Amino acid sequence: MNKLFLPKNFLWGGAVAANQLEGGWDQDNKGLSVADIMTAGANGKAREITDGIVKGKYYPNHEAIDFYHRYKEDIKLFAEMGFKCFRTSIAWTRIFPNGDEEQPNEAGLKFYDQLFDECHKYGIEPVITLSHFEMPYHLVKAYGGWRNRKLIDFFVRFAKTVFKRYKDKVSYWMTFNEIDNQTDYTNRFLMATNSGLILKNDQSDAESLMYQAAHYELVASALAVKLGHSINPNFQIGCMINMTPVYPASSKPADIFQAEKAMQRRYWFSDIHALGKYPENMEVFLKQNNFRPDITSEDRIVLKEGTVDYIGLSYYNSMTVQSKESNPGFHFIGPELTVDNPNVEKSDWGWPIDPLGLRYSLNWLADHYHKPLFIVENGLGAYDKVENSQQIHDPYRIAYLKAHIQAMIDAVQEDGVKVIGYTPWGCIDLVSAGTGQMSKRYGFIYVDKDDQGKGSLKRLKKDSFFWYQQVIQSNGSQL
Ligand code: P53
Repeated sequence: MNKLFLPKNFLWGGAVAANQLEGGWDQDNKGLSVADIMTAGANGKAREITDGIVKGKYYPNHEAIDFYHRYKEDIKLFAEMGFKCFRTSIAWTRIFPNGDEEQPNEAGLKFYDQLFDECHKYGIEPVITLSHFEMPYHLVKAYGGWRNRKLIDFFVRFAKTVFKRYKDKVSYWMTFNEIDNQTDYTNRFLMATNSGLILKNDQSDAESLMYQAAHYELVASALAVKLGHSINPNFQIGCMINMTPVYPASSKPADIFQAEKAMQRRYWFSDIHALGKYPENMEVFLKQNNFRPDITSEDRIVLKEGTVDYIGLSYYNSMTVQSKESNPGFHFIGPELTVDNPNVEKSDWGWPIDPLGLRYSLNWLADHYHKPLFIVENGLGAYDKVENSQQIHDPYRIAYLKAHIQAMIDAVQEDGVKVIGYTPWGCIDLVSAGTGQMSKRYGFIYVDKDDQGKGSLKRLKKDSFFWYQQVIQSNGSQL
């Protein structure tokens, strides 16, 4: 059999998000973002979302790993690993500190100029997310977050500003990070980070709020795609979904159908991004449940005209659901239907480890959307130990990444899926989004800092650093 290989220009790299590594939360006129009002949780303990900054509480994103002042040193290390690209986000609050200003903050724009120049110095292509869990907190307080249609204009102004400013420095863009996380509308963290919706304890309309907010985000995304292409026709603008394929717990027809309904409930976001319209199942669902988001006929035209160039996805794990007699309508009531999958191992944080699920996901996305795919997050959060003061042996991380890269290569070689790049998450240790911990580490580069915020911030190369260097150098043929 003829072996196909990954294309020569395959985008190997790593991924991060501004709020999780930059720090400098109040530097150079930066405004407060939703990430700045989240305390540190713990393994199994959610982060607290406070009403502004509360004195005496610890907010791990405020300093994070101080990339804001150390980016030169860090990019040099990425270059040493051979990165072809580097995915990060632009903190909206550096550009528009409150989100509703007319004029951008020049100091913030300058920072990203310098950052992108530093990448290009080493031939590293920036891959930029516009909104990665860090919207201006002022938009939450004064407008109620994305429940408000006005947010579309604010986001589009932000997108236009950075598209114009960086049109010759950035070609790869994504609009909203993991827009589908909010499918779990009972989760306070996911609703706040996706949409700036701060749920009350008895928020009975959370589900309809989510459908409204998500609709405005999808319209804003489509407008940004259109605008971006008019500013630079060579821009590649993608969506970004958290791809968590849903498996049935058994071969019982009801379980299989329940899994299918769960997939519909999670992936209508990417249907709209990629195909430009609401899928029929969703139109009926919204109508029958009286969710009635405000969808205008202009919106529908915009959605059609602003479809994405590629599908960006994160892949960490699969999930498994079981049907319930008490749920004859097969509604996807999120965590209530999720069951343990005894066929897969789990990480220390209880996340299933399922490399074949990545190949399955890539096939599913290729079959549905027929667009190039870009794996912009994948990885294992794990505890690391520094030995002999300098060494970090992380065979568990290498094993996880190796199996997932192999699954990706199988999808390309055996299934004909088009994948344009692979950027594992947290290529340098950073603040965990879900828990606010530092000890949940994903990096090839260790950062000396603990969950209380103590440490020298010194960078150390883990064993996986040298392993990934060889993966890139061999274009994936030496895993
Ligand atoms: P952490 C939930 C489920 C899957 C991915 O997550 C998620 C989340 C939110 O926690 O987030 C993505 O840090 C996200 C990154 C995040 C990464 O996965 O909780 O895009 O910002 O850090 C890993 O272990």
